[in-house]
Amino acid sequence: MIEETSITKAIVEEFFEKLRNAVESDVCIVGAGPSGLVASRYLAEKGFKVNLFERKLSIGGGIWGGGMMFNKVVVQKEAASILDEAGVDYKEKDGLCICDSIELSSALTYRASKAGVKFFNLVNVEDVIIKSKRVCGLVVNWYPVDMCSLSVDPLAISCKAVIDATGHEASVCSIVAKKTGKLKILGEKSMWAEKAEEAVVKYTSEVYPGLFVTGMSVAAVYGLPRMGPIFGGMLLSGKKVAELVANSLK
Ligand code: 48H
Repeated sequence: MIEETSITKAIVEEFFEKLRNAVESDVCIVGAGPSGLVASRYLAEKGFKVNLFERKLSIGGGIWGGGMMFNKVVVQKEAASILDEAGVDYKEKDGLCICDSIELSSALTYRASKAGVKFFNLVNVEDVIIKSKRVCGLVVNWYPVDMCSLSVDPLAISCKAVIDATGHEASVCSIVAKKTGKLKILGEKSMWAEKAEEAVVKYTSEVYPGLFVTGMSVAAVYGLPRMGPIFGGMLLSGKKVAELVANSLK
């Protein structure tokens, strides 16, 4: 016999246990695109307690749409090991690896989840906690609250490091820039794929004490060119930020 109320209790109790455990964490990542997913997996595999907040219903950010909704993803060979580690199949052509965007998104999500990352989708990060000039947590609310412009106060999550993986928006860095005046957002520049792919990894860094930036947000913060639909830089940037955060929390 299946009791409707048992289903309800199972969902409510499990979710609240997950949320309760997430309130004090090691690392909070904002944005579940390619860079955030890769970073989350490597940090969780190193034993850190990792939360991943995504405002949309779906996990995967810009991966799903490939290029102009053609759902294939191109990754340069330098990042192929990340595809291999995630178990993603690809074809090699002209020095590029071509994979299916649905498989890539699903595989990165699955690997992160299996590594122990706690996912919170439909959750919008609307602010950070700053104490003694260091980012030490996030201020979160349900995204539908924001979409409906409801006056509902948010909740707070504490952590030792925050990663902005919010893509073109660089939304966490923009908040910190606006509220502290200590960080400048230079704005993403026009397309130059080769230069952009190299630069996005090079500039992946800690931009304010306790706040790290990865993926397309790096281009927004540092005024780098965009690369179009090639994703190796996003994956490598995610891996690099995981190393930077892990070293800083040692
Ligand atoms: C919660 C948020 C918030 C918030 C945003 O855009 P993404 O896929 O990010 P990246 O940087 O990992 O990958 C970028 C890539 O997809 C891309 O766009 C490329 C390579 N473009 C090149 C070009 O030239 O155009 O994912 C970011 C995610 C999204 O899912 C947002 O919904 C989410 O972050 N997000 N989640 N709270 N405040 N802001």
